[in-house]
Amino acid sequence: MQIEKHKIEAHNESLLTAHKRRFENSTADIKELNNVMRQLIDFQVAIPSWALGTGGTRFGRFSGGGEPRNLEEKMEDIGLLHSLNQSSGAISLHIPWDVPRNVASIKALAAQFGLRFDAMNSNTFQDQPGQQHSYKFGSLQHVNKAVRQQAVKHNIEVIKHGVDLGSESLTVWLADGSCFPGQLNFRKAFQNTLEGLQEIYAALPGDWKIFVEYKAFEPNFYSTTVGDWGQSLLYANKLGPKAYTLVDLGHHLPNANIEQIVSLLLMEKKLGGFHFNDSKYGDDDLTVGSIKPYQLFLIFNELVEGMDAARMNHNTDLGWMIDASHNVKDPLEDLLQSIEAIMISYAQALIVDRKALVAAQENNDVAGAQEILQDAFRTDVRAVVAEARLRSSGALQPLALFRELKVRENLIKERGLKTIATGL
Ligand code: LRH
Ligand code: MN
Repeated sequence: MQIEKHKIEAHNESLLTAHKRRFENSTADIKELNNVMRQLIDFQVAIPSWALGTGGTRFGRFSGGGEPRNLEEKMEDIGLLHSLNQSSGAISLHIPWDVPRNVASIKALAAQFGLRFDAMNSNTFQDQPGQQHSYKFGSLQHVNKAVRQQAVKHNIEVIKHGVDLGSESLTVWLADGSCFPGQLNFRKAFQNTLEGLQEIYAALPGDWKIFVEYKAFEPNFYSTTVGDWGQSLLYANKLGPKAYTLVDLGHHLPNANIEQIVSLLLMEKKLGGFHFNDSKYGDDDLTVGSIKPYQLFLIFNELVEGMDAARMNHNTDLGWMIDASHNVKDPLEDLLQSIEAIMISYAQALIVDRKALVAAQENNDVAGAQEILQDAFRTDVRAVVAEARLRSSGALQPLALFRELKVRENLIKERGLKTIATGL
């Protein structure tokens, strides 16, 4: 299903007067408004190809129907999201869940929907039918060289798919680790993993990047072989200039200060990108900003401060991706809400009075510094984000229009109630 431009224009027309009033009110005190608008319009977040169905949890799965049956329908759904918010102009593929069978037609579809291919994701955490060696005891860390070589070979195949599509980066997340004390020699596991990553690194095309995604735990784990930002940075530093760390917000131990981690990885020029989501306890992959919106703002505050200090291009110099899975929400509604939360936190970080904040910090004016930050966080920037969509021919209220046009009902008519999307 695609949404015709005239339906978006009609929607915007019906909301324009109220929007313009809200926009005037909320921008009265915003300095450098044109720069803020420019940054918001340029900012694009990649949608994961594995988060367009209702994966549920290990205990149960409750599909809402109309799920995409193949990569083409997944790109159609992401194209629909992008037509509504003009901020989802990229897709991140997971191999082998979404192998591009016909590269030419997939690239044509991407061009039609205004999508580019962001980071490719390899998968050595599941055994595929007919696979020679099992990843039961890990992949790149495995004590058996044949298993390690199989994992290296898979990652190089994923790079090839990416080159065909015009992607320029590979994300490696390893479910490698151990379930019990004594099961694993941590040093050998690290060295085997590094050796494997070095072979993958050597296969990267000149302008490509590799993102080493860390994760503290999954249920049943005693240790993970890329367990935290320190270990990921160790790998990235040992691999070379094309290797970076990837921060998935859900991959931290409770109460980790993620904004401080982000600030230091940026300082080291080793922050490659993000998997945005939110969580209450573990790797819950919940809607971005649904549980800890202040933390998300604080992370964007460090990102804007650090990227400006390093004169980085906000939109292109880091990998911006969502990594979510859906249980009780409609996957597309969930993704629309996640993009909205990201744009709101980014906009609030862009309006922080940086000069005043530096002055407060230099004078140890602790309360003053908090007031400056929370003034931005407590500023309602929703009309500013909506205006950026309006200027990009998107919808003023994407979720409302999604519902008004009965998109899910139409997808169920088109695809049926029982279709299951690959991925999470
Ligand atoms: C692991 C992870 C990783 C993906 C997977 C789908 O939890 O965050 O980024 O490979 O989710
Ligand atoms: Mn992730």
